[in-house]
Amino acid sequence: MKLYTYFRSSAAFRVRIALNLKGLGYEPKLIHLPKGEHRDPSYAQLNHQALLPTLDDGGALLNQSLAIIEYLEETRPTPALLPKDPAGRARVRSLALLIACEIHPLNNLRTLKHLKTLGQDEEQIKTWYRHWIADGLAKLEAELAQTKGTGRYCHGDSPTLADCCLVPQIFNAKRYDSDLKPYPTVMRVFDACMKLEAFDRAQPSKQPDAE
Ligand SMILES: N[C@@H](CCC(=O)N[C@@H](CS)C(=O)NCC(=O)O)C(=O)O
Repeated sequence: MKLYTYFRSSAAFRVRIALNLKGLGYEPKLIHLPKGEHRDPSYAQLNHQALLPTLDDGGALLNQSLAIIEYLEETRPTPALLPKDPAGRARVRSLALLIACEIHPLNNLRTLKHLKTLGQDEEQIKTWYRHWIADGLAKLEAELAQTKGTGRYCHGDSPTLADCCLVPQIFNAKRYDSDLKPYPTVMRVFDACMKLEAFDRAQPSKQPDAE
């Protein structure tokens, strides 16, 4: 398998974690986002959405991190990243979507660049970024606090799709100096995840293109 990735891409980070958790090796294909390599026609042929990540599984080209992780779950079911019961699966997907749909799109590269073209300065852009982190993490904290003490991770005692999304989002929040004290349950789960080799090895500073 080949994974088109950039060390700071949180969507690629989610897939790196899932691949590591499932014990799947892959060849990293490095795409430099700030240089705009994802908009190069050669990459656009692989991914018409011009976004990272893309997974090439023996010629099958897959994009959108959650769709990729669900594909991995269907093709390599063990260890499972979704619980067995339908209600549990729905909860894990809901937590993952809270991060991937309600926080991440408001803070990704093209959104921040557009704010700049609309005349916002660095400080205003950082304020925007932290606002959406705080809004989303407060909701995540409320969700996770419901099950406080009943599981080490987002849902139970083994990592799931939700944890694959939570950890990269916290790396982003730290990068923008967000205040994380109001989210003790989220941070407890983050700390538990980072003790696992699969999460640790996927982090930005451990990637071959880390700057
Ligand atoms: N929903 C997509 C998000 C993909 C995405 O926004 N990727 C970012 C990197 S984390 C990207 O390629 N950004 C390029 C840009 O914003 O121009 C997924 O989960 O894969």
